[in-house]
Amino acid sequence: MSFKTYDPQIIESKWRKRWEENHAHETGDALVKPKFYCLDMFPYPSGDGLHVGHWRGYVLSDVWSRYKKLQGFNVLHPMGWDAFGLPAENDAIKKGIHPQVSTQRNIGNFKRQLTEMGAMYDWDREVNTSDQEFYKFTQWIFLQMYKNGLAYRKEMPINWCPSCKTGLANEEVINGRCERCETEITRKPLVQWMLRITQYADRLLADLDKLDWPEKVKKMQSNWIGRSEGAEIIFPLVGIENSIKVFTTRADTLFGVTYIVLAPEHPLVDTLIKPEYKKEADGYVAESMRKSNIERMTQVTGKTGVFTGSYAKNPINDDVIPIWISDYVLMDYGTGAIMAVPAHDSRDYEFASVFNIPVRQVIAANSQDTSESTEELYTDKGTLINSGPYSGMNSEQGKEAIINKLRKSGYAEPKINYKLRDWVFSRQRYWGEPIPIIHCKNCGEVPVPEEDLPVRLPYVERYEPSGTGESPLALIEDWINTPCPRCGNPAKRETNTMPQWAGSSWYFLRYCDPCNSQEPCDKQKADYWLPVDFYIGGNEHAILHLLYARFYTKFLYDIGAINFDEPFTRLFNIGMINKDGYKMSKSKPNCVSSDEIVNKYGADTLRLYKMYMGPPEQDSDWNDTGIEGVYRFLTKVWTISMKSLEYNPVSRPDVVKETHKLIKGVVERLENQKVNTAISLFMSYINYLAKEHPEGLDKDNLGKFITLLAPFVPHFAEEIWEAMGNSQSIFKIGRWPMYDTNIIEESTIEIPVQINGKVRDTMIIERNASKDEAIKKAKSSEVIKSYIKGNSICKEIYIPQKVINFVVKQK
Ligand code: ANZ
Ligand code: ZN
Repeated sequence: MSFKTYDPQIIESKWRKRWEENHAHETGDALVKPKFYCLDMFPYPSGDGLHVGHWRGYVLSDVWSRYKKLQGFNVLHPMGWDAFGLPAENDAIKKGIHPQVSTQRNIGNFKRQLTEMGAMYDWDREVNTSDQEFYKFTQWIFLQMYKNGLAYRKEMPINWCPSCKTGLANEEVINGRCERCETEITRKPLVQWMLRITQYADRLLADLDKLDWPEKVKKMQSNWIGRSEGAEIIFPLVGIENSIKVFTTRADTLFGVTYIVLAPEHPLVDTLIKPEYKKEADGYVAESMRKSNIERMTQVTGKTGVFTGSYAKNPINDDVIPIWISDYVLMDYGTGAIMAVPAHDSRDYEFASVFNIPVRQVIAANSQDTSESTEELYTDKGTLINSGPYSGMNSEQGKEAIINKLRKSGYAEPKINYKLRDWVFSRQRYWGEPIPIIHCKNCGEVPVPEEDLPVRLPYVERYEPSGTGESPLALIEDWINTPCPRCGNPAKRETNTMPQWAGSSWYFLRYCDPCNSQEPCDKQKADYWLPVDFYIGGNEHAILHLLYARFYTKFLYDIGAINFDEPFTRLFNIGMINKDGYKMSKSKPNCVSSDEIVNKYGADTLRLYKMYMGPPEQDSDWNDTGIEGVYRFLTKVWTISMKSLEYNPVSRPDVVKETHKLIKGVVERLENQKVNTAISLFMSYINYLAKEHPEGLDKDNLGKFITLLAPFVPHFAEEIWEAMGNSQSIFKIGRWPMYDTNIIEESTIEIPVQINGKVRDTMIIERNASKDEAIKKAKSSEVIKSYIKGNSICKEIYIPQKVINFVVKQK
């Protein structure tokens, strides 16, 4: 047999070609075999291509897919492109290349890189959110939402850059300034499409319990949904026939209210501002409109506000209290108005200190301390004081009693609020799915008939933002003008497009049936494949994408399109790759190009190194000597394998045992997401062999070892598998080896020998020794003999693998 040297370049291109020729990665739709759906968060195909940081998640998902395939599962491991949206459009504008052209080009490059990785993606199932066969159903889902009252239009203030003359996404606003030109942004009211995700708030929260997801992600989602139990309380106005409704979680502090605050956008603001305060108040309101909610909530430099000149009455005791305006109260939470209790709320306390408003303590830390009110901030729950008949109750009792009292007279109502807001679903941008609605003078909003889908995105030369706050599509006369589907009169298309999250909210469904022209996915196929068993991606998606996908899934479940209501059973968040202390990124000098590494060491080495470099959920540092080490290891495995095939040694019991131990260890570590430590096991196994059996492995053990290694280094494994005389791919005919615990366990064990229940000696016996053998051996011990000497044994007890006990009687 010729003793080849390890040449990754030759091996890897050989096997990639072979896989392609044999359609090795095609997924069978044999809907009877047990399935495993292993999914990567699909990438946005940027112009920069992949660097070694991106490889981590893709390799992990490929290792899992191949592992499951070797275990006999029917594995779905697809890939596609999150191609619509702002990043692609901005990139195109920057480079002056049409997004359609640049997206296509970038996809080509990504696909080449992913293929070179040796990943088993089934490219027959590739999806692309900007492909009209795909977005036809993104639009179809929107229409279903519209028909079910979940999509609606509303005037909403959006972030507006007066210099770029365009709306900006929240992510594009940095400290209140435009990310691109640093001009201060303003808020501009625009009619927007909204999705009523708030209708699903309770289910999105409750069903988190069903998910095998990192606790951190679940916590972030639940905070984002932000369920808050409290009450709405009505404060009648003094001298005006009207009232202010507030939302509070602390009705127990009602006697401590010393003022009311309205958000600057509150509809009563104009009514309440008295003429002498008007100038100052108007200026303040205008000023606040420029700030984003985030700024308003996190503002550190003191509270600001203005007095309206008006008063309200506290419904519990008829106290007359002043009404202020301040931007620490947000219009889009609760009722946009609060009852301020400076003694027990830190924001109110700060505000009251600035404006010299009285602080009235009504909660004491403990029941003894019912003394004089001090001007100190106390935000915990406690015992009510200075609260009339409610004094002496604890906070919980006080809340209930006060709400009940006011409820009878119609001044309060228990209320649950959510932080979650309806989803602003329209973008004034070109590169997205057109919203399938037609506006008609006679009929109003008319949904595009389903048989007319897709509403195609027209190809245009100019796709920059229009400057008027309208989508660039508004400039394309022959596209927007269309007859009304209902009455036939001239009408106009909706020109806003969907946000980049639209396609990714349901793409996992499409992979199961990517060519279906009738529906998003055949129900039987969806039943078989979904939900996704294992979903792998970065933690930047902890909220938005994962929440939107859950929302879409629940909606599709509700309309009977699918039979499951959570898309991703198990989620794994992959850590980042740092180099020289910074996150690796294309724009920084610390970027290591994966092409470069693949050219130098081969894809298998990079794959193995990625899995070896640290716990996959944690950030890890790229290290050049680390990859060298992994390459040397593979070379060593290669050499031992070649030797094994040349000498073909017989099977040895110690090797068999080591192999079984390895199988057990690798399975445990893979299942527990400790891939990096699985690789250490491979390394010790090889070290053991090099030391004890330099002649190598017998065929059976070599086959098992190579199979275990195959998910990590598929080209490498195929080559050795073939050299072993197999004519078909290891992933086709190979089977994940089983281990036998009896073989793994040591064949001898050490057990204590007791006399009258006291340990007198220990000895090593065969694990499966019979009682006679064990007793005989124990009696031969000099120590035991000396204890028994002259006495008689009246009972011999042997508890297999545990203990021997002699019951001895003195003569
Ligand atoms: C009186 C009070 C007294 C409050 C006290 C708190 C402590 P969560 O838990 O986040 O729901 N609030 C209500 N609406 C608001 C708005 N639109 N903008 C800013 N703050 C608002 O918070 C509920 C509490 O946040 C409410 O309870 C209200 O202040 C404030 F010792 O009412 B509280
Ligand atoms: Zn019409």
